[in-house]
Amino acid sequence: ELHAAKEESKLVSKYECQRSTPLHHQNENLTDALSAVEEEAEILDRKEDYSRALAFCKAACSLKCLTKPVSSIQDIKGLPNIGDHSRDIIKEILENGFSREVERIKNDHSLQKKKMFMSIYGVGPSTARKWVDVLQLATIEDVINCPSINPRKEARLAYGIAFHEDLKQQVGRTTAMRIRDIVHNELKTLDGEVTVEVTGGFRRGKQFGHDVDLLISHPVEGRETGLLQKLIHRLNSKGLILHGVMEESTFSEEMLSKSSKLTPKGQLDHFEKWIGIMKFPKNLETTPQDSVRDRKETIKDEFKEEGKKRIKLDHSLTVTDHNHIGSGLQEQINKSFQKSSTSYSPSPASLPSSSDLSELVKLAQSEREWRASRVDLIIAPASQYAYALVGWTGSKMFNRSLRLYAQRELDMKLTSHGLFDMKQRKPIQASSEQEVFEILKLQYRNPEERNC
Ligand code: DCP
Ligand code: MG
Repeated sequence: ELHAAKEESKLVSKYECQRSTPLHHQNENLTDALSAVEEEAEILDRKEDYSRALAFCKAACSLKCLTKPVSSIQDIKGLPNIGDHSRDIIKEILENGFSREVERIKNDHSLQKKKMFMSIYGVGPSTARKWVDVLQLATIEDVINCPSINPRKEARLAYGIAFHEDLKQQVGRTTAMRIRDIVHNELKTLDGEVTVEVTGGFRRGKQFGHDVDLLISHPVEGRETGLLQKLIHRLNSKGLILHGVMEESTFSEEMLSKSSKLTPKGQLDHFEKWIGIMKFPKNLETTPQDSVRDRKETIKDEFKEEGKKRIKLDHSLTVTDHNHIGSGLQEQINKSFQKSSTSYSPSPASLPSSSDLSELVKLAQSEREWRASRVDLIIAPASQYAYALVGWTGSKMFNRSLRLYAQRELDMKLTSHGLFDMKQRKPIQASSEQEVFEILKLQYRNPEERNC
């Protein structure tokens, strides 16, 4: 019992996609420490840091799938992907209760400032480093007041800075579901058969996320074309769009056999998509039940399908999550947008036309009844839907592992668009996630098990 994890560690498979990795697990103190050193490598972003970050991430993944807490270094004997550096950190925490390296990172003010800046939409490691190391900035106010920062050239960054207060606040699960419903409702007016699925972290069971990833499709191949343009137009005319960028599909059949570009942040895909910031009534998430539920993020909840989805929080409280937008909510949206039409007009033309930072800051700081949230809208044709769903559900690490496994073990190329058999030189169709796993000769994993 004392070293129960030891026996288990020998059974952990080589590839993350062969394991069940839950969101909450028994070794969070250790994986948090490894995430901190991984994050430092991501921020420093030197040549050697990508593989360093990956190594810490893979070590953490191995611990996440253990069902018992690690209590001695013996327990991780035989566990795959634990490098010397990760092992040293784990050992130190097990022996002393803390890691000197993690403490150093926590107390590294320059690094913490860069981390804070990287939480701004549109800011990556190189911008964050420049702001701290070269321009000596420390706060968002510094950024706003810095004359040499001119985000006019980059609208996304201007919105990211101005609406940082909104965007740094994570989106709760209830809000994500409601945003899905709002988008779905608009799509239904265009075509009754369109489907919208919440993917990303929420689909893996997370209660909070930095954005809402919505995968849009149509059961009839080809009928998805043109939908996104119309959808954005409709959302915009309702005053629900703050800022966004539309990307056309760049997919072609030949791409199936080519490897997608591996970036440190993940794999790029070629779907038509809209990446932006939407506006929603603040009260979308502040009904008392919702806020209670959202605050219970770390508490394991039980999901039961009963027509309506009931989410059990604890023994004393059960709230109901309406799967579909109720007339009450629609009313709420209408009302709150009517009321606030004095502080902003829902017509697209009246949005700040430029990305002038001071104008956007004024808008962000004005009295308003809406909050800004990051939303990704992705269009997947029916024939690619199963692969797109796997890809957009993630996690990024799970995807990475799936693709590596497919390549090395099966000589197949996996992307969010499909699977290509390199030996037979032909694509393999799949119509469900289950089928994707089957073709890959892998045990099926629920989204909740893909949290590596
Ligand atoms: N994805 C990917 N590579 C990328 C971007 C995304 O593989 N470069 C996939 C995996 C992610 C999913 O898309 O899980 C959604 O991307 P997010 O960045 O939104 O990640 P999550 O939804 O998992 O996290 P969060 O809860 O912070 O939004
Ligand atoms: Mg997400």
